Amino acid sequence: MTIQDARTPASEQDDTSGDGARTPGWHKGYVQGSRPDLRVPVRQVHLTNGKDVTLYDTSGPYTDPTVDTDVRRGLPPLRENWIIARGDTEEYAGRPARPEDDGIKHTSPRGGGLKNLDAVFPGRPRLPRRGRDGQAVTQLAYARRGEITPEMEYVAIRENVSPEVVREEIAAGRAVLPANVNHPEIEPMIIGKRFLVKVNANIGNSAVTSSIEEEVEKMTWATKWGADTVMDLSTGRNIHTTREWVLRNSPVPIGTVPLYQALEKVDGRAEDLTWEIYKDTVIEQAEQGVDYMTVHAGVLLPYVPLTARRKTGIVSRGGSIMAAWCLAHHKENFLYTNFEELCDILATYDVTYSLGDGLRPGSIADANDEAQFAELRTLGELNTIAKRHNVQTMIEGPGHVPMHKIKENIDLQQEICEEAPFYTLGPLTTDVAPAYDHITSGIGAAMIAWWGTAMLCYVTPKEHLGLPNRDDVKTGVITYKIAAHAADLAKGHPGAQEWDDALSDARFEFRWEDQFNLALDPDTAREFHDETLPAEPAKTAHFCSMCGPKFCSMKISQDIRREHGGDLKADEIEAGMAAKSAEFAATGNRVYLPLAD
Ligand code: IRN
Ligand code: FE2
Repeated sequence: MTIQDARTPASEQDDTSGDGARTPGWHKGYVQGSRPDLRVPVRQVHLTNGKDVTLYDTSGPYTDPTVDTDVRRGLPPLRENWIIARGDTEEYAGRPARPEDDGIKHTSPRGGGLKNLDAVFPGRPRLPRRGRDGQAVTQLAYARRGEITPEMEYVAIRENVSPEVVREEIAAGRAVLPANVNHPEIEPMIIGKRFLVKVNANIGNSAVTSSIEEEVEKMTWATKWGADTVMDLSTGRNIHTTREWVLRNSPVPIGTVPLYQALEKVDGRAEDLTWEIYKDTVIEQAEQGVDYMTVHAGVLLPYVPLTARRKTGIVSRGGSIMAAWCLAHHKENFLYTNFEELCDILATYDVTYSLGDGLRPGSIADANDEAQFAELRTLGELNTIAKRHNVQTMIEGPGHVPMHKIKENIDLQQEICEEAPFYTLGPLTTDVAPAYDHITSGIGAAMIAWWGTAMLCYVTPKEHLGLPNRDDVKTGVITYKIAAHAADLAKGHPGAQEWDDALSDARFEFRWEDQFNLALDPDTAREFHDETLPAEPAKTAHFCSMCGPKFCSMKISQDIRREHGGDLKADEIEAGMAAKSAEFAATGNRVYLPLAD
């Protein structure tokens, strides 16, 4: 595997000599695929011992100093040629004329709104399907026809597996590759249990607290720290424009819950929602390039009473909207009754379903109850229908679940939904720690991912309390990257442990800079170290401030190794330890010694 470094180094620790020489630090690099325009980004860490470690990279062109990124222009359309070359989509002459007198109140009128956006992002082709021989344009349809698309090759390189494995997993419905034909900017990624566990970060403004620029910034911030997908859950005004900015600047797939925008169009009155308004919203978002959509089609009228005696009722926003609609009209959920038509729309643009868990438990007491599992069975039924229409599909899961009830969730989902990727919100393993729900849920996330969940929806420290800010987004992403990687290790994902081994070696050999550069969060690791040992020589010191120079366990182990020449017998180790023990006793058994020298 040859890796090309981006010409200029990516972080300030990098090569400052300007001669392109290999200096420790990390660089954006690319792995070349079978065609010139297929280059897979990686995070290349150059260690001080001369070795290199290659890590998965979600940060997009923003960390490549050779790419001139400008939020007002959007990212380069990486996939555009691949999409065009397939010959099954066509360019709009302009955006389609759409009646403005359709009786629907638009949050941002399509006519005016889109004209403004044309000015912001000129020359973006819109590519709805014409359909090659009437075949669906989805990655699932291609996989089933035995074709390996450039997107599939791309993710195969990213995951270090063969393209055929990728194709097989997609064809079998065990993995999804969310990639709307109108979102050419994304760097393809795959979600499935055979692949690295993925993390989604939610962003979204609420009425007053954030601006468009802030939302774009939150998205790039989340992907910088490792978010594999981002869901834009914006509500309120400028919802369409905010999404356009996010999409045009996002290197990762974008998900939405179209029901939220549909509700805006009826001024927040759930009973006024109609299938037509909903459908119109889905088309609007699909044309923009949304890659996957949460659809709460499993909240059926007869299931609503099952939630009546719950401790926390219905906690899903989408679920409660649909339950309210069902009760108001005493009719079956219109997402369920129109599901086949919805499938046709999603198939047109290759939008992936994320079948919503509108009846997920919102408290430990409600976990694994009848309402939750009744909905799951319906999602299984809908999964089969979606696959018939060649729509890629994943299934959303809970929620709040105590540890002993987690496994049943993934086992049932895998059985009922024919191994379709599971995408879970945590789950939170206890209700008693508001302000720490990234941790209560990180525990559940690690467990359920180990057992096969393919993507984890992050939870931030602000969960249940408020809108996450920049720091919360970072904390949420890092927490979930830990859960995901812990699961990758436990699942024995090929190559997962190499990263840990490299970091352990750096730690054992006191290569501090390498330890920082390999860390999930290098900035905080460096900052914590500097808090107590700020001086430059401390970066090469064979101890840290935790135990001090005299009693670092790793230093002691090294001393023992040095004195005894590596291969130690048990009695030699014991003798070494006894010697150290005597040394320790001589200081008066003091663990903390003053840093005199
Ligand atoms: C993920 C798994 N279960 C729910 N989620 C996410 O929760 C979903 O993808 C969306 O981003 C968020 C809010 O969904 P509700 O509350 O509308 O169901
Ligand atoms: Fe909750």
